[in-house]
Amino acid sequence: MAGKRGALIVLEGVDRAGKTTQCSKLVQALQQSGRPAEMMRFPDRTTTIGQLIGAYLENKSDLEDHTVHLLFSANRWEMVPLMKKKLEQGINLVVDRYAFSGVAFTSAKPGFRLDWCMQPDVGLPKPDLVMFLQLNPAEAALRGQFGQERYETSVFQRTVQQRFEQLMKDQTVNWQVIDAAQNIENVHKDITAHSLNAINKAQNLPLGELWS
Ligand code: NYM
Ligand code: MG
Repeated sequence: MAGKRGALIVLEGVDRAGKTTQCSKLVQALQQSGRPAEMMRFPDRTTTIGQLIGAYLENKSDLEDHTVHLLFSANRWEMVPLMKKKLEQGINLVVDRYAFSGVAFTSAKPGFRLDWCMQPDVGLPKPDLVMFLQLNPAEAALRGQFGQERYETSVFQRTVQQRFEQLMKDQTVNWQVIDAAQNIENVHKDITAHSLNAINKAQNLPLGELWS
């Protein structure tokens, strides 16, 4: 056991795809099978930078679009030392959103190119697995209304979905598409199977750098 690193596992998808629910279930299942696991989420609204982001998302403040993009990225970079430490200790990290949300959401705004949006996150710890919870807008609508936060409109989310599809063409990232329209337990089974596979493989590989 000693010396084996943990895997960095990311869940992505549009709002209401079930990411948070599935992250919790995965952490619980891994822990119950004797594998150390912890959940993280981005944005992490608890830090000083995260509080700026939180106020922006709740429409309590306005920030210039490039500026808030860089804050989202900085909010990931500030957690990197802790993430690396935990992975080195053999803890598997299950992360609710990462740089892919960062790029998909900002590049859904007019005037933002994908490559500009990716640049600040180049070199972040590279996930061993990124699962995209795929849910079409009609299915998502059945799950109820959007909340009151910024970006939570169906028009914007459709553009976000298209940006995710562009990002998923990148073969340097281990993307797995999960059918999030299934019931919670079946989605969980798919996610667990992919995660166990990634955890086994990661043990023998160094942690990579994203998009570099
Ligand atoms: N979001 C999330 C971004 O715009 N950029 C990012 O880098 C990240 C990580 O924040 N609508 C957006 C996506 C969501 C919102 O996320 C808050 P959550 O998971 O609802 O707390
Ligand atoms: Mg949300």
